[in-house]
Formats: sequence, C-alpha cells, structure tokens
Amino acid sequence: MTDPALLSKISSQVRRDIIRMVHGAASGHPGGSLGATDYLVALYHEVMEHDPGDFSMDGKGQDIFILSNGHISPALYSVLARRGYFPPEELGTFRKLGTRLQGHPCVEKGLPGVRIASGSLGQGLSVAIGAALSKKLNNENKKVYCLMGDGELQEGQIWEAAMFAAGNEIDNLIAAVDYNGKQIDGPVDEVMPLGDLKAKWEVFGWDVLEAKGNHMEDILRALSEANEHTGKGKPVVILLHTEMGYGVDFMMGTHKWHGVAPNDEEAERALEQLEETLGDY
Ligand SMILES: Cc1ncc(C[n+]2csc(CCOP(=O)(O)OP(=O)(O)O)c2C)c(N)n1
Ligand SMILES: [Mg+2]
Repeated sequence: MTDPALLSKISSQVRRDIIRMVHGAASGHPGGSLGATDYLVALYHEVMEHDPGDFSMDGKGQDIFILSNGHISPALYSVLARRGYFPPEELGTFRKLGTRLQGHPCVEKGLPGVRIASGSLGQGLSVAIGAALSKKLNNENKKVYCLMGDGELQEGQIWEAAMFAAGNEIDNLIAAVDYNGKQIDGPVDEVMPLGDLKAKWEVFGWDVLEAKGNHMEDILRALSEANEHTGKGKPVVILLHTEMGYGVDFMMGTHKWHGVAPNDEEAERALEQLEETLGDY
C-alpha cells in the first residue's frame, strides 16, 4: 500500500491545480472540489483497478468512477491528469471555449476518464447502478464507485436509485457522499435537512460506513472495509465527513466558496498554503 503521506502530497498538488484552474477561468467551484480531493486521490491513486492508458467508454475489465456532483469537475480533472489520463498542461484550458474540460463534465468532447455528463444533480447514482448491474450480468469482477454531494441527496431520483440498488442486490457498487453539510445557498440543514442520513441509507437496505473525508488514512481504511462489504448482496455507501474548501483557511467554514472564483490576491493567498509537490501545470 502507498504511504498515506505520499497520497496527501498528491492531494496538495491537486488543490493547487483546483485554485489555479478556477482562478484562470474566473469561474468554477473551488469549495466542494477542495473538500473531495482526498477521496478522489485515494480512489484513483490507490484503490481503483484501472488503466489510464487503456481508457474506454464502457470501462470493460476495469473499475469505474462516476462523478455525480459534476460541479466539482476541477478536482476530477486534476486527479485524472495527475494519474495519467491526459497531460496536466491541458488543465490550463478549464472552462475555455471549445475545451475538453468543460465547467461540468461532458462526453462529446472525448476527455479520457469521463464517461457521463454530470452537473444536473441527482443522476449519477442511477448511471453507476446501471454500470454495476452490467458488470454483474457480464460476470465481470470489477467495481463501480460513485460520488454524490450531500445537497444533491435532496434530489428524489437518488432515493429511487437507492431502492433499486438494494432491491436488485447491486453489491459491486461503492457510493460515497461528500458530507460537508453545505450547499450552494448555505447549510444543507437550513435548505432542507437530511435528518439521520446513516439511518436513512440503512433503512433503504444499504451497508453504511463513515470516514473522516479529509484524513487520508481514514479514507483508505473505509475504502478497504467497503471493499470487504462488496459481494454480499448489498450496496455500500460511505458517508465522508469533509470540510468544504479544505486546505485553504479562508475558504473553510463557509459555503461562500461553493461556486466563486478567487481573485488574483485570493488565489495567491490560497496557493501559499498549498505545497507544490508534482510541479504546477
Ligand atoms: C438538478 C439541479 N438542481 C440544481 C442545481 C444547482 N446546484 C448546483 S450545485 C448545487 C448545490 C449542491 O450541493 P452539494 O451537493 O452539497 O454540493 P457542494 O455545495 O457541497 O459542493 C445546486 C443546488 C443543479 N446543478 N442541478
Ligand atoms: Mg455539500
């Protein structure tokens, strides 16, 4: 297993990329991206069985990941680039006209690593379940991972998907919730409370794990446990307790940076807090 400290170093570079991409485009979503970075790094750089050099849309023979909360595309794009799906230099085209790195992931531009368009919230879990079901039907011993936002869980389609997955014993699926307690307009509990989220998933028939979502060792522990839970007739979900804006002091503790780009001075202050570990693009 890779030393968690080394993975955290990758996270630091990914966070730099996020700040530089959103600043460069003067638009985008830094808050959720920074918070979910460690989970995506753990998945792509340690846990998933995948081959960046052999990307195919159907993902046959590989583990696949579906980003449902597509607005955190900067985190996904950086992790994909840093893992070898495409050259990191392309990160500089984020949100530019005609780019493969659209503000929300899309498929028609053909960016390696992206298999669905997402950003219209609520849909990714359904797609992930379909992919997981097809892997089961093909007797493919590979897994499907899916990340959702906690505000996104207010979408009704999520709960229809949750029922379907349990009812159809989709047990090669590991979903996760970016449980940062915040969304576009403020705290999730003020917009529409999720209540006892663990109890909700459990009563929908899922195995529920929890993790400190900005603690690399704990993320790896939870993912390893989640993998042990697969193949036993139930879908698995990890509640990732994350902090929106993690890694940049003035972006934490508020929803303000959900979808706002830092100006020149703010970007500089943010980058001072994030070690450059793999070289800026
Ligand atoms: C169907 C749909 N409704 C509304 C939106 C607008 N929207 C974009 S992000 C967001 C908040 C999502 O909250 P959460 O999933 O918690 O993401 P976070 O703010 O934590 O990154 C909303 C309402 C959308 N993209 N899609
Ligand atoms: Mg949230």
